[in-house]
Amino acid sequence: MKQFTLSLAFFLCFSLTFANDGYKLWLQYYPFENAEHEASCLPYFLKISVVGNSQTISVIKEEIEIAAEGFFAKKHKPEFQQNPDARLWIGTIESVPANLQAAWKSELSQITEEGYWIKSQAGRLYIIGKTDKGLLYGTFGFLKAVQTRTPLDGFEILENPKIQLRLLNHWDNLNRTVERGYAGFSIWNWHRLPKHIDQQYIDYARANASIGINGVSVTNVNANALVLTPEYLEKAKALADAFRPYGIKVYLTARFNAPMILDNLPTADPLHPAVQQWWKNKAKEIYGYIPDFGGFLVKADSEGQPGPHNYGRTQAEGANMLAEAVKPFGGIVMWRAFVYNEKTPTDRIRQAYDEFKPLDGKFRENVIVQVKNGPLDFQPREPFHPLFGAMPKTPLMMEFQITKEYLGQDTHWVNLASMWREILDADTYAEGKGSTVSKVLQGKVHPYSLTGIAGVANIGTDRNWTGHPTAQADWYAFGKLAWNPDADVDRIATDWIKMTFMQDQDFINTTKGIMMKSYPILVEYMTPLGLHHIMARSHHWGPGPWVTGGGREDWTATYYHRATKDSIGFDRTAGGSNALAQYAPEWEKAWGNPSTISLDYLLWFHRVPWDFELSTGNTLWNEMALRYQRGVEGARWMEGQWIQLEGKIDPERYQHIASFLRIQVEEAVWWRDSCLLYFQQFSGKPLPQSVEKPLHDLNYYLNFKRNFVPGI
Ligand code: BDP
Repeated sequence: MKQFTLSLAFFLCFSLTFANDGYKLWLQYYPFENAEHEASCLPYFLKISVVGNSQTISVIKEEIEIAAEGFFAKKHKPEFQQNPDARLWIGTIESVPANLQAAWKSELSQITEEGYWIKSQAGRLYIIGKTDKGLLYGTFGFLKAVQTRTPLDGFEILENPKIQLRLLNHWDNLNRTVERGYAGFSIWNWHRLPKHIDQQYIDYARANASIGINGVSVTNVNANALVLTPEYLEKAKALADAFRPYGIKVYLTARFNAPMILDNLPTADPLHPAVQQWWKNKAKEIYGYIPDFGGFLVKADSEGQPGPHNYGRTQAEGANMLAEAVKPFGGIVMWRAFVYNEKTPTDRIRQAYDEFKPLDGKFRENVIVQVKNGPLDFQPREPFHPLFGAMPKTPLMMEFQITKEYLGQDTHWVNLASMWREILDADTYAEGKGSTVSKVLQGKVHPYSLTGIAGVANIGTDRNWTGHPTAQADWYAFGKLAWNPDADVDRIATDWIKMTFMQDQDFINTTKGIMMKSYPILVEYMTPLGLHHIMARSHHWGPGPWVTGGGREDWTATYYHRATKDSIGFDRTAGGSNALAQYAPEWEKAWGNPSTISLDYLLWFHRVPWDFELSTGNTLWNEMALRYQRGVEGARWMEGQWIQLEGKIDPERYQHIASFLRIQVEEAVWWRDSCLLYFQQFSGKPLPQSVEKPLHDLNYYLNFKRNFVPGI
């Protein structure tokens, strides 16, 4: 019996210590590994003074309790009492004791609306903000310091967000499918709303608040007008109420022809008074439910969505009508620039710029134009969108895709922050050297009254939220970069690893090593040398360079790579579509010459003969083959690195990642073999010696089909 009890105790202890399904994301709040460090942090958690009384203040206390329970393995419980001598003091600027007000005048004056200052003084830690929301962010900043085992004595940090609108865009449908979602179904259970608020909504809000996300658009950009009806507004209100204490506003996607669908108006023409009135009434109705409703996100005139074009109106006329409707209530309109049409006879990637650039200055002040990072569509690598820097009088916000539609979807490990860093650091040269995309977004190149960064969410009903355990890092990094687009992605990765897994230096180094190399590796085995849009049709999972025909040419692969017996690539120079001219002269020069352009963008901008000699000394064909091979070797290297970590973390997450890496390696081989066999038909050249022989013949790949690939 005794032995049984002992083994039961061991079993319980074992499973409690080691089982981890990833649900807690980066908010694991692991117990301290080091008694001395624990002892130095403990006093800050015993007696805490949080000044004020609001839902957000309650959330702050709750979070500290959750954290303390984890850090101190339930041994200590924080006591909250109004006490200016508490070791941890949390309060807004006005409540700072008078003597300190004077001494800290300069620092206090630097804290902006959502910012915070954490200051260690005489053995006490002060978290000070201008608003309760700032205090919430400050609390998470403090908890992050503890999670990453930063010494608290002497700790000081001033943080103000550099971007105002930091949003997740859910592409979630009302029937709970998620467009381009690979982590299960939508977490919004519309059927149970508004009466049931699932704990997952609260944990979602906590996670978002911890990384500074302050808005969520809850419905798909391919919008269903039903969400604007009372039945759904009541449900959206319930979500807004649940998120409000966490500083998160709700936004909805607006279907442009909603007045026709919902109320049988004969038109949705934005200049028609009845249509304008309909939206004004609708806005008033929404604000009746949600007084701090954020506003609308709109996809119009794109991929079958209705829009102002249907009535011969401009994008500005469409956006402005909605902007007028929400203006009296302080709402905004995020109008997407992802506008293109198969009937427009120009290169698809030119179209957004051609359409929006002439409208600069024509949008109302509560409109912000939301632009994807690149001019095509979330490809593994695209140059930055030429609209950035080109709209001095129109605020632009970034749209990144956190879900990995074109980057291996749920099973590939790729650190998206590396890609985002590349884009944010790109120089638009709009106002001379140093006019980076990051600065454009911050309104530092042109003074924007609104600034924003949105990310298409990668979240679903999977127990670990994101399908791939490492895709949590993309959600995390997105929030961090939306808060500060100049943040160091190496540091972001380190913090994420420590908070999510452990402090062990070997584990951190190896995992971070994988993360930091994962992006260039993926690009090499999928779309090296500037290839793009060569994924399978419609679901975009796996290779499909042979995709051709069908209803829309600009949705095929052959439209983009244009391979022939002589050459491959899309000529976007003056001799071709001239999309290159949409960039600053510095880029026209750097990218205009196929002999000197960065090889990362070669086939994006140029049509190049197969035997063209590149700066590497290889012919184009050999270089392509070698890069595909290198990508496969990279994926194998990632797997090899991870395998070395077995036993370091909980078996659950270790195995999950290990099995996905297996898939990733196999799919990298699939990409290499099928793309090279396909392109070889045109190049007519043998594979270089160091490239492995394909596992199957081309026919095998052409006929490879899988049913019900997720995310469509
Ligand atoms: C593409 C997706 C499509 C989206 C579209 C968009 O394939 O599902 O609706 O972008 O951004 O990447 O509107």
